[in-house]
Amino acid sequence: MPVTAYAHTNIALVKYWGKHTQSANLPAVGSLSLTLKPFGTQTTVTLTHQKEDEFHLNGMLVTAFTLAYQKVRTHLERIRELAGSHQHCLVISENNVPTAAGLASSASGFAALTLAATKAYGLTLETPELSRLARMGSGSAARSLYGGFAYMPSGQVGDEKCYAHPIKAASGLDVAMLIVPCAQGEKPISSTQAMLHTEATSPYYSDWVKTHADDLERGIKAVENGDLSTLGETMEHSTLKMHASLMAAQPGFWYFTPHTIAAIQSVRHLRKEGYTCYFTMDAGPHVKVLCSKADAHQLQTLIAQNMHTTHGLLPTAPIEIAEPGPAAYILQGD
Ligand code: 2P0
Repeated sequence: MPVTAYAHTNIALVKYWGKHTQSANLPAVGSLSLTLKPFGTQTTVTLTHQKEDEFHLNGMLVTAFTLAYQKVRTHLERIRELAGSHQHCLVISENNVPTAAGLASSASGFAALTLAATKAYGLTLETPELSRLARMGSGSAARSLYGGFAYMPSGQVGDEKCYAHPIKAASGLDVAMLIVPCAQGEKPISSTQAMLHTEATSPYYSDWVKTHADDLERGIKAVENGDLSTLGETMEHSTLKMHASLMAAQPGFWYFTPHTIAAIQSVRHLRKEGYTCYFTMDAGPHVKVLCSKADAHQLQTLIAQNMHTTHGLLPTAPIEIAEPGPAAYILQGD
């Protein structure tokens, strides 16, 4: 019986960057995120009698020697071990994430895969256990099991129970997230590679870890208190610290493009003009802007206008508006 699950993507407001242990994929620092609609991944898992797992992504067969296939198969092995099964399966995934917007699909991808595959293999797991499993596939995926704001603690060695938790936001906190595309094409270095390189070679990495807990606490309190300004300021600080640690690696590396700088400066300019808007970036060049829901449409126009008038640059694709999204769910096969 095929099982289909849907998980929305999420953006970290206070960033996960660095691993405590690579084998169990335990994060070195905690993180705070916002799950977003309409973007996400739909995944159908069907048990088969084939000798190997088969994985299709966006209508294309993913061949066995690719990293994407290996990561999916390793994840399926974890789930089979829990279920006591040796049966292989067919995985069909569709990302509803505009490629031009450069939103990470591993968060929604591993969350949807975890939910669909555990059900298909006959397991009935509570959300924390699903989140823990998803984390082993991809750290950010642990948070996509939850809707709205979520908190992921850092992991300690031996702490394989590290999973994400939902956070109840104050009722007045009505936010949106604008996605400002700032480059075309594939990014030159993956998030996992960039984070491991930072950890291994950046003299700023230890300070990143040391100073992170305060940001996380401030961010979570801001969500609970409905304090968008403090949340936004904390988010910008976490973003810039993360990117500074990567720049100080050996060799140093950055994702910023001229469009990235133009977008960031436009956000800061519009803030001075009285708009409540704050930027963040993940391991890529694109800028995401946290703002109040009421301002989202106006800022969609103003950011592009300001980038153009001040820097002579436009976003590389239309600015998208995302809103807080729901928890991952089963679409078919429950
Ligand atoms: C985050 N990122 O908190 C941070 C901010 C990118 C920058 O989680 O190695 O694909 O699979 O655990 O989750 C992206 O890294 O890394 C990420 P793995 P993942 O969203």
